[in-house]
Amino acid sequence: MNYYQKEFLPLVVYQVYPKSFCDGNGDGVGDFKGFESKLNYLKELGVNAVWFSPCFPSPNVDNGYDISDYCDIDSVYGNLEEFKSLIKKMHSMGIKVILDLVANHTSDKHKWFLESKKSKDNKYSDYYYWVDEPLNDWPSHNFGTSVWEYSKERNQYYLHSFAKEQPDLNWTNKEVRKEIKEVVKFWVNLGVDGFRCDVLDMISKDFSILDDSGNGNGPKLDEYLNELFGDENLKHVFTVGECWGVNLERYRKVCGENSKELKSSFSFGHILKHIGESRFIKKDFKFSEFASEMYAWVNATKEDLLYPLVLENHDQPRIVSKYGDENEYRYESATMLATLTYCLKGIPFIFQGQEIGMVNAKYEDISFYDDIETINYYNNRIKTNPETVMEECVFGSRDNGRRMIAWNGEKPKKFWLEPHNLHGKINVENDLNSENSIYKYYQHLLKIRSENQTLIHGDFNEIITSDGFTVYERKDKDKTFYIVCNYKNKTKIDIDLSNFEVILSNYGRKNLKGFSELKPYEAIIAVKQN
Ligand code: TEU
Repeated sequence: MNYYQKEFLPLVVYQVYPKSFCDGNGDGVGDFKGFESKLNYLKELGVNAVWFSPCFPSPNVDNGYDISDYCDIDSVYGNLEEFKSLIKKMHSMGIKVILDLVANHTSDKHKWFLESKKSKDNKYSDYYYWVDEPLNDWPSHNFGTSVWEYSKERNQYYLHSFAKEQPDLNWTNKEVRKEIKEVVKFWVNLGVDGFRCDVLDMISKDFSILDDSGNGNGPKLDEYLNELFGDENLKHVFTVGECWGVNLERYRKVCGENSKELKSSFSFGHILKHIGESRFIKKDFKFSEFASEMYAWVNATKEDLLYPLVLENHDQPRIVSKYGDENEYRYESATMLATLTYCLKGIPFIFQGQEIGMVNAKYEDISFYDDIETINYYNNRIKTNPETVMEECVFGSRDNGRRMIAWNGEKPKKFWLEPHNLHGKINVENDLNSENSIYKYYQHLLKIRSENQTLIHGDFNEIITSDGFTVYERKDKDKTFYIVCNYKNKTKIDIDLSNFEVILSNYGRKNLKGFSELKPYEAIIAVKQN
């Protein structure tokens, strides 16, 4: 087992979207006071690291992904002193702290940009990409329009890969690279254990490529990442890139043990199998394609790399709504998807609310949405497809992951985003009191994982995968685990598991005597000693 896998595979990361996790002071926005009150809830779930989506000062055009000060805490969440004590408290509970590093762009209200746009010859003039004429026709991600925005002050255009209020930093400028490195050092010195790195491969671009594939994974990416994270004293800092341009082929170079670039990077292919040309448009989904894509990544990374195991995040709709059953089999499908994913070899990432099986909210009016991407999509789409546009927003909106966590059935009087329409039904209190608690299943699953090295470090082998079900094993010299996961229909199964013991079942199965048929969304973890 190499250094990387030994050090980082035992992580179980929980993603907190600070605005929507827990409102401790009743102002209608989540905060660290609220978060702290839920630390035991997370500890008991089996989590040992928390990734906070951006919690820095921000005008919130893109909910914190437009940062106006990298080295402070937004006053809506608390302050820096409180955050320092929070880090201490989390460490005392054995929970690591991972921050979101948004290094590709800042807010247009960041001091650097405010100065930069003033003139062509001040200290910050070249902190951003300024050009006399647009260099290409790249469309901005998520927001539709051109990436080039005219600014009267400089009589020039600046680049924004996302909203126009999110200008891209010019990474070809050494001073910019130094600044971001200082940001990393600042947080590491405060005790932060890692970073989730927002669209990090976009820091190197190739403007000569006419389509926007040039906006990422550019020629200098390896150099910049080495410079940012390659120092020996950052060896223990965990990093996970959101690098859409880093495919399996590039993974070893960027995330290999000796690369000093990143420790790992998300791959999202398996959770996008249900969408067509955009996240708002549905496509037929095959269970086998979902499982097979994850298996391909596990196989390619199993020796010495780290594969983040992910089902949801703040940009994605809820997994039960995508691949499960929101109604009759919500418990079964939520737990089956978790079993399939989190028994694989890799690092589990759990997005807030996933552990109680939250589903997409159903609001038929755009006024119930806040996300800039959804609003832009709606405003464009309504012109051509007024009949389907709302259905598409319900299906694909990033707000599906951003509605507040319902800790109990009481709807708050005030919240920055309309709470979930099922707040009264799908909430933590109800889940914990239910005979079929999804939280308790997750807790059990993570406990089994943490107590069995085989499930963390053992080999992976796919046994069988079809459109109806899949079986794989995790194995080392001590134990063999079989993970059996069924999709939506009952399935006859012909696998001899008579000498295996059931250690987890989402149908309360105690043993495998006479086992020949799987129920809808059934999941079984079975084990034998070797
Ligand atoms: O997301 C990157 C991003 O643009 C994704 O939304 C991606 O393009 C899309 O999912 C492809 O289907 C990150 C953050 O996670 C997101 O919240 C921010 O809006 C964005 O960067 C800008 O910072």
